[in-house]
Amino acid sequence: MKKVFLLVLVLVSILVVSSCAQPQPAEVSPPQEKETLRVEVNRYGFNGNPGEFLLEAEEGQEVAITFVYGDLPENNPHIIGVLDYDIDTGLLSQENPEITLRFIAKETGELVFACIRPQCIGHHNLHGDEEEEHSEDEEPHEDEEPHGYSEA
Ligand SMILES: [Cu+2]
Repeated sequence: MKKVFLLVLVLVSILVVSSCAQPQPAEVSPPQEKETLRVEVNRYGFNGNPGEFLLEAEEGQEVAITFVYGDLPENNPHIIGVLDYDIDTGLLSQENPEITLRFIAKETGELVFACIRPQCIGHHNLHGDEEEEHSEDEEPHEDEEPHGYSEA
């Protein structure tokens, strides 16, 4: 019986000592900038995936997303815009290879990021299909004027 009492005493004292004497784990993380989501943009898509880039967000949430130019060494500027928001990156290019967008999501749902610069190489890989339906421009064929025609 005495042994049991001693054992309990030892256990209790260990518990007490460990809970009191143990310094709180110092989780001192250096003051860092809030990590932002990084997305590479190149002619093959966002992070190599063709199509628009979707991001779940909740109403009121601060969205921070960094777009990284990925068409090096060539210059093939893109402009990444947010659907339904009046926000875009401006030219994402060799000169401005990293642009961060920060804004507050105005509703819960998917945010849609897409290139809004149609002139870029691989533009079709940087936005969704919806708007592309039958967008093949049927350029009116300019009727060539017959050479040698003259109003005599
Ligand atoms: Cu584009």
